Formats: sequence, C-alpha cells, structure tokens
Amino acid sequence: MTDPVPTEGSANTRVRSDESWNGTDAARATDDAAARDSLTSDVRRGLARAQKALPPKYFYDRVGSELFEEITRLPEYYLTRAERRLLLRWMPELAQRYRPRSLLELGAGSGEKTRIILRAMREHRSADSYVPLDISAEFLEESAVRLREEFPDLTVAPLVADLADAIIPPSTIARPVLFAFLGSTIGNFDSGDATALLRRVRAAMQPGDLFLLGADLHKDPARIEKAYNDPRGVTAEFNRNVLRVLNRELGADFEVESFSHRAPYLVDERRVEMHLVAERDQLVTLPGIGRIRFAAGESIRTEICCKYDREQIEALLGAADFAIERWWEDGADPYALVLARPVPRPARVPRGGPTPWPGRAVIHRLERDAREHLFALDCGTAEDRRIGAEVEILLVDATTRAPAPLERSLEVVRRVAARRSWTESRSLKAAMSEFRTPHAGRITFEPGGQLEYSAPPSLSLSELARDLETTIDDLSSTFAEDGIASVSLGIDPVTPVEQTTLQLHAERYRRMDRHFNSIGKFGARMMRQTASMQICLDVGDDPYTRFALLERLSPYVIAIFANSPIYAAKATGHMSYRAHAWRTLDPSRTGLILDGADPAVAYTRFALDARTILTGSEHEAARPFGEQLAAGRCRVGDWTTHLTTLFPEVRPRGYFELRSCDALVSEWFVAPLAFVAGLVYHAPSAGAALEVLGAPDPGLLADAGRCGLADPKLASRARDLWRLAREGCVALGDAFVAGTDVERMDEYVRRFTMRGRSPAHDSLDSIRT
Ligand code: AVI
Repeated sequence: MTDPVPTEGSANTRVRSDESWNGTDAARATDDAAARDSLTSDVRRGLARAQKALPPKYFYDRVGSELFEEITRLPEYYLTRAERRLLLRWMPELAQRYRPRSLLELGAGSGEKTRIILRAMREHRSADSYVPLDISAEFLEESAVRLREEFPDLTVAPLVADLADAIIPPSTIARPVLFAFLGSTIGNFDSGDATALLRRVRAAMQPGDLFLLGADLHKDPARIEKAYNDPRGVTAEFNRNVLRVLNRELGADFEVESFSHRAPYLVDERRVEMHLVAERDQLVTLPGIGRIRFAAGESIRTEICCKYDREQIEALLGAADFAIERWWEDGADPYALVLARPVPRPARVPRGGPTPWPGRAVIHRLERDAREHLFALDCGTAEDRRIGAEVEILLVDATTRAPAPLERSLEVVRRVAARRSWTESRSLKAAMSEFRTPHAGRITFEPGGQLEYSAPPSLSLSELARDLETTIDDLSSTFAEDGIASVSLGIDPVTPVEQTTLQLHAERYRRMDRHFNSIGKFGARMMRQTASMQICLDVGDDPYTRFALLERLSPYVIAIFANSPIYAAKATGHMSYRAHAWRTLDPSRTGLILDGADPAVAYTRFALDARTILTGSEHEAARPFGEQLAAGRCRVGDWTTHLTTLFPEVRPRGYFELRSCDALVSEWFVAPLAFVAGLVYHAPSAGAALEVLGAPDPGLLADAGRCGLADPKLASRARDLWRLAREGCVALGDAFVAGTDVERMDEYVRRFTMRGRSPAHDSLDSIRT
C-alpha cells in the first residue's frame, strides 16, 4: 500500500554534528548494493512527491562534509560558535554538579565539542567512557583512535547504529550517562520524527542519566536567513553537492549548475527550508528510477532546519518524557543548550499519589495484541482496498422537531424491512431490535433514538455509495410518510439535551451515561444527539503509515464536511459542534494518538489510561483501566470490551475506522468516501498527502472543529488534498470510483471547499436570514 514517504529529517536520516565528518561516507555507503538500493528508493520516493524532496543524509560525501565544515566556520553561521560558547561556559558546572561518568553522543562528533565535554568531565574525574554512536564503523574507529590518544584513561566504545534504531548502550557503561545530541541537528527532523528519536534516547536511559540537547532558537529572520545564504555561496555549493552525489552514485545527469540554491526562513513554520530550484525546464535521467521532468522554477527540498522557542523544546522533550533540568541560552545569538532528565511517563488522567500499574509482561501482551489484532500488522496487502461506512441520521418529529420516540421509529423501519426483506433480531448490546439486509448491512438504533446504517464493506466505492444512498433515502421517505423527519446533521440543532432522554436502556448505555454525566454535558449530547459518518478502510501492508495518514487527515475531514454549527437553536461558535462534543466528553478516551514511533504501543497506553466504564463498580468514580487491572478490579479479559468504549478519531480494529465526519445528506455521501479513499488507497497520493499534511499538530483538531475552513492553513491544504484525492480516485479506476462519482465529488469541492465553505456555512446562513 502506501509507499512510506520519509520526511526531510526522517528517523533514518544520517545526520552529524558539525565536526563529525566522515569524508568518504556517501561513497562508502554506496559501495554495497544494499546502500545503493536504499539510495535509489529514497530518491525515487522523494522525487515522486508533489514537493520533490531528498533526504539530507546524502549531502555528506567527502566534498559535502568539507563544505559543511566550512559552513561551520562562516561568520554568518552562528550556530556552531554559539553552542561552543555555551559548552565552554556551562560544561564545567554540569560536570561538577551531575558527575556523569560516560558520554554517549548521537551522530558522534570527533571534534571540538566532544573534547570540550570530555575535558570538563575529566576535570571532575568523571570521564570513564565515551560512546560515540554513528552509522559508519570506519568513521567511528578513526575518531576513536584520536580520542584514545588524548584521553588514555577513557574507554572509547563506539556504537555502530542508525539513529532510526533502538539505542542500546553497552551493558558495562558507567552510569550516570550523559547523552548528547548537539549542533541543532534535531532541527533537521520534523516534529514527529524528532519526538520518535527523543523517545528512543529516553528508552535507553536510566534514572540519574541526563540528556544534553543543542537547539537553535527562533530569532531575527534576517539573521537566520544569512546563516543559510552566505555571500560566498558555500551553503549553495553544499546544497548543490547533493546532485553531484546523485550523478556519481546513481549515474544521474543533473546539470548541477542549472539548479540554484534557495533557503528562505518560513517564519510561521519556524524553519529554514533549503531548496534547489531548477532555473529552466529540464528532463533528468536517473538510471533505475526513470526520467524526471523539472519545470523552470520547480524545486527539490533538500533539508529543513527548525528553529525553536523554549515552549516548543519543552513540548518536544515532554512528549518523549523528559523534563528540563537546566536551560542555558546564548544571548548574542539565541541558541539553547538544554539539559533534560528522564521522567516517568505521566498518566493521561491525573492520579493522586503513587498508583498501581500493570507489570511489563502484561503490557507487552496487550501491545502484542494491539499489533496483531488492532493494527493487524503483517496481515494486509497493498491490494486490499475495501471500503465500508456507517451513516447515522437523527430522527425528529416533523412538526415539533423533538426527538422521535424510538417505538414510533421502529414501526417505520419494520415497514421498510418488510418491503426489502430485512430480518429483525434482538441486539444484545442495545437490548433493542436490529435489522439485517440480505447483503449483510445492519440497521441499528443509537441511545437517543438515532438510526444507524452500517453498510457492508465493498471493493467498489461507488457500489458502497449507492447502497448507502438508496438505503438512507428509502428510510427517510418512509419516515416522512409518518411525520418523522430525518436530519442529516452532526448534531440536533433544535433541542437542548435537558429535553431529551436516553431511549436505550441497556446496561452499556446506562453506565456510559452515568460516567459521562460525571464529567459534563457533552457525553449525554453525544449519545443522544449526534450523528456521524464513519469510514472504514483496510489496514494495507503498512498499517502504521496508514494510521498516521488517517490521524493527520482527521482534522481536515472535520473541517471540510463540518455541518453542525447550531445547537439549541443558536450558533455555537463551532463549525462542527459534534466534533467538539466527542472530543470533550472524556478526553481520556478521545482525540488523536499522534505517536509516530510505534502506534500499537501508543494505542495500548492510550487504552490503559482510558477510564473504565463497563467494568468495576458502577458507583465509584471511574479509574484508568491500567490502574484497575493492576489493582485486580478488572481482568485482562475485560480488555476487549474496554476497547469498544474508546472513541479516538481513528480507531484501529483490524481495519481503520475514521470517525471524524459529521453526518451528511445522502447527495454528498460520495464526497468524504472519495476524499479519504482517493488519498489512502493510491500510494502516490498517500505519500504526497503526508507531505502536504506535515508534522502532526495536536491543536489542529480543535481548530478544525471550531473554524472549519475559515482557517487559511486548513483551507489551502484542504484544496491540495482534494487535488491529490481526485488524482487517487481517477488512478484507482472506474471499477472503484465511477466517473459520475468523481464528478459529484468535484461538485462538492466547487460548491464548498474551493469557496472556503463547508455545509455548516449553509446552516449558519439559514439562521441569519
Ligand atoms: C547539520 N545541521 C544541523 C545543519 C543545520 O544548520 O541545520 C545543516 C546545514 N544546512 C545548511 N547549513 C547547515
């Protein structure tokens, strides 16, 4: 399925601190076939993206390494000097106070900074071992030899590893260990990859160990731009050198001089983006990849260099379970040297005092279960392209607009059932009738009397859309004959929750109602008054990437299809009040996981942190599942039931259920289906979509629900995503999406997204006129 697309600073990026050259790196790396294959596939993938890109690790052949060294000496490139000043000023204090006995350096440097640190440690007789970590054994050995000469008492134990791998320090390493990641190399990773890398560092640490991070700070944009656009053109040469590497290693025929260097500082995104811009139209041949066309002005992004403020560093470190111990800043050229210590992972739900938690063995079992069953790792193939959907409608009295009594709705469904040969049975879960269609669709009721149609998954999006439309239209017109209006909005716009009742009385709903009421009003609103459209997709052959894509898409699905701005007859200030209700009903069980490192582990943690609803005493305040499990108040056997009470935006269930879309009128069912499937099931669109979406942004979900497409960033990305989704739909072929459905999707886009609108705007217009 989706070709996993590395971001600029993807975790397998070979990055180095400034002095850590390995002159023959790229040449040596490509000596063997495996390295050449990975270069070819990185380049193929990177150049296939909408914004062409190359991983920065290919800068560093001998020439590139020398050029970078020259950059670090440029008067404009303040980073190296600022960090050096900070190390000289603060390392003695650090060494004296914390007495680290070993230094483990990521992207190991053989240079000056390592020596400053080791000397300070030696001053306090604390330099026992030095563990430089790098991908190149040869390079590590060269620098080890030099260091052993200068520090004869020091054990130099190089660790050959990729930054994408788990960091496993030698078991004999003297503790405490100072882990160091310098040079603001962290800035070459996008925030998802940076968090994943920091988590790997965190996982290698023991209590008492420390982490030293060098990070460049946001400052006068002109100052930053100068550092990446030096007048002597060294950075430009460094940038262009990557094309020389490709010409040499792959036999490509880039005309290097016809690409110009551009490195603007994008102030809003707080990052420098380094690009190579084609000065004229050209066709480049890359053996093993093909011929790639570059239009004049088109660029290849070769690197990102993020700049931070303290809050961002705190968040980045916090997400990897670090707390800042000391913050040293260079005032002349704002740059930070940050000393962080590992902290226990905080629970999502605040707990008073020490609380029991399941042992590692139990957690491992649950994680394995998540990998095998929820994410179905190794089960899917790229060709799996089933699509399913669940559509809900609100049923209200056509005259009073009050929720229709369930018994009355049931009679109507029975009439349709008789006509369409649906069979009625009793749902154990809801203690209520449910219906099965001859082709395995299901009609059920929700606690407030909403009706849900769960269509069976199909290999054809168009077939699914027809099934949904005809079923819902048939039901709606039969309801209308009985004076019941079907409302296809995300939330009931008329009746306040106080005037509604729970219409299903199964224990599950009673307990949920009680639990949510202990938190606030949104749980009751969600259960009784919301309606959504859920889209179900296969996990494919790379479930983690697909999960990440769906999670990042979810705010856009909320914004593009928002249609629930009104509640209790008033504008709520939210384009999707439904999304707001879901998100706030109990934050321990909703929202996004946004964990790039290992979603199965993160999802298990999310589920352990979510409070139990269906197990344990009904009369005590709910506690996190993990705590209840450790205390023996529930069993591992309750896990599966517990998982059904979690409502994240994307729920893994052996397939992925995207839960972010407001209910829509049947005319538009095709639009969200095509938007999501076109992006997810067509590998090039999926790759390009990840590129458009950028790093995960936890705040976007709330913004999307509140502002919809009024948020300019969401609006412009939404348009790009539609373009990619359309390309995906067309490429998936007529048998998957019929041409008429692509046209319907176009109509939606023209009518809403292109105008920065969603159906919510129509609802707002109607109450304003
Ligand atoms: C290696 N890294 C921290 C440098 C930076 O500033 O992001 C790479 C660089 N690119 C252009 N100039 C320097």
